Amino acid sequence: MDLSPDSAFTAQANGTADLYDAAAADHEAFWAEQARSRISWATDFERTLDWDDAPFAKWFVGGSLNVAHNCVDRHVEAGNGDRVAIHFEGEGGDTRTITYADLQKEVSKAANALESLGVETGDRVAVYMPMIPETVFTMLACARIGAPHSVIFGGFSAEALHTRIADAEAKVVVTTDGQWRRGKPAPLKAAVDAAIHHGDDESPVEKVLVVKRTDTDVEWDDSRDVWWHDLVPGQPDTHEAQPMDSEHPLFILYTSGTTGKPKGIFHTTGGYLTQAAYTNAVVHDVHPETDVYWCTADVGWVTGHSYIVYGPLANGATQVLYEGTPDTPHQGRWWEIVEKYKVSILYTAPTAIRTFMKWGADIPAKFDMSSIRVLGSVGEPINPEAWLWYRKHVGGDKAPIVDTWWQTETGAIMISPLPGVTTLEPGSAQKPIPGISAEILDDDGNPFTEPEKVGYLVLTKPWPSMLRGIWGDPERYKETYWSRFGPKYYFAGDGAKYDEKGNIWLLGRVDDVMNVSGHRLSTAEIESALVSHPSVAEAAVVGAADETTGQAVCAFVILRGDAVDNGEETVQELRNHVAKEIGPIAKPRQVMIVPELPKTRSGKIMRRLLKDVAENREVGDVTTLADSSVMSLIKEGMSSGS
Ligand code: 6R9
Repeated sequence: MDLSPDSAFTAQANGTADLYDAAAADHEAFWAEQARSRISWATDFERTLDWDDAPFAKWFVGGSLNVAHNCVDRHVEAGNGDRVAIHFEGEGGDTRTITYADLQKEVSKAANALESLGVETGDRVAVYMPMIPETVFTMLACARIGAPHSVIFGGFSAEALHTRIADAEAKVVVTTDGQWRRGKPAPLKAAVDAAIHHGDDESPVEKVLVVKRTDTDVEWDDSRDVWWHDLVPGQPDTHEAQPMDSEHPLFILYTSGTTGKPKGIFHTTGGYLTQAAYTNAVVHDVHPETDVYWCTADVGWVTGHSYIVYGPLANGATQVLYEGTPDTPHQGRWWEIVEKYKVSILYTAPTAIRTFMKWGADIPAKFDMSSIRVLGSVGEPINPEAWLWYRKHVGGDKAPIVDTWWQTETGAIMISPLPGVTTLEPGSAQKPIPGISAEILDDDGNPFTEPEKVGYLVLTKPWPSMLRGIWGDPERYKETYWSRFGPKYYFAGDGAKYDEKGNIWLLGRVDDVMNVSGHRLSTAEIESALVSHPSVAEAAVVGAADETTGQAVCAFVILRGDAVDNGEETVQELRNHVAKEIGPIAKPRQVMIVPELPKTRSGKIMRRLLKDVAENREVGDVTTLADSSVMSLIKEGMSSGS
């Protein structure tokens, strides 16, 4: 199979081979050029990078800009107001076409509305919403005011919402009455109410702005709650966008770390927008005049931030925004959308591709998908079988696939082929894009290049869209990312290796973070949710290989002495308890009730051994266990019924 780029594709591609040379010749000059050519600055910057106080970076120092102006107004000013920004497709089939001129009005009204609720520059706004246009309007309205948003995925529970609202001290929450899920309404605002009335803590939330989406009954507090339809439509549809400092915080996004407490990763203005726009242009190869782009992520994750909201809109692209699940009302829904809007660039996750593989190739075959010319993958390693299936059944055996490695922390794509330049290698993200530098280190922190040797991925130079820290916890930022191999290397937490051709293969997390359907979940967070149940004495969680979701949550639980083991009923109760504490995505696939957990002499749980059990393997080396009979106890206990 010839996977070198097609010459016609190369001829029109945004990403060219000379970008690698330019970036290698002068890292800072390269990024300064990207910033000036892709972004409109109200004040030009004086210094490209200030790394004097490493690892606290400042990019495009002295510059000022407004992100919403860049994503909306400037396209209207350039005469592209009639271009479609968003083709919205509701789960139930309702649609909305939003041009850039419409978007400018909607964002302005939303910004005026938020200001009328007391939101000022610097205040935090929590966004707990489904995939509807108002979510995009809200995020851009926040950017316009300079009020950092904290989007919380609609699948998270009231408990998770509470911790995130409290940590960011959000003044306003924007939500909906409910969200559509497989044809049924699921409540959302109820979780906001519960998050605000949490224990005795005084909530920082002053106002809750509620979009009506599902006509679900909601409790109402007149002093706090405001309907979107009562407040927003009547606002003036113009709003002056004030320039923000290049380093003004744009958003906070919580992600799982190795401890139970989620980390508020925060990103700032100029650097983030520059790299989001640059990567969407050179990696996805977006041509705003002709392409229809569709990123299937939820805006609650970083992929939705960078590749639904900020990157494509900064580039003036036309995109599809789809509210629902891929199998509503039938398993060909995505392909029907591709056919309907003539989607030319599709960006999705391996877990979705593996699900489609299971459903069968005859489903996409029923639709005309000849419009597709670029495919992207993100969220976890894509296995070569899924890559080949995606290429053949979605990409018509011709579309290049860009396997993009990056993280909430990196803000934008870091390692990926360029579709007009790179000869593709199924299953590998291949190499750092121009402007990014990575290496693989051994246990002692020495870089190596031998093929097939496994090490740790690190990034060796600061990049514009890098996280600026963990909200409220600068020490944890240094400790988590810049101490494992010393202050010179950003430690990504991923294992990696090179192949014979020098391609980088990402091998999954090396810390206690699982990747379930491309979502990061921490073992510690789920363990602490389990232990919060009155029947549980101790819990250990591992991510076990799963054909569809990549990894699946498997929990081993020791019950308290006074708790009754009701077999399947107890198991279900514990699974539901996790869903309630964190959210349905964290619900364990399996809960195994065991008499003991395998521990080292220093008391550390040996998850490696539990993983062997969860993956039905022969249990590995048990010599470092404090009590080497524990594993047979666990296996016996499991086979005797629980
Ligand atoms: C964008 C996003 C980050 C973690 C990351 C890694 C895994 C993401 C990947 C990939 C292999 C890819 N990951 N993309 N692994 N190949 N193309 O997913 O951000 O939710 O923060 O997750 O996801 O393990 O460290 P985030």
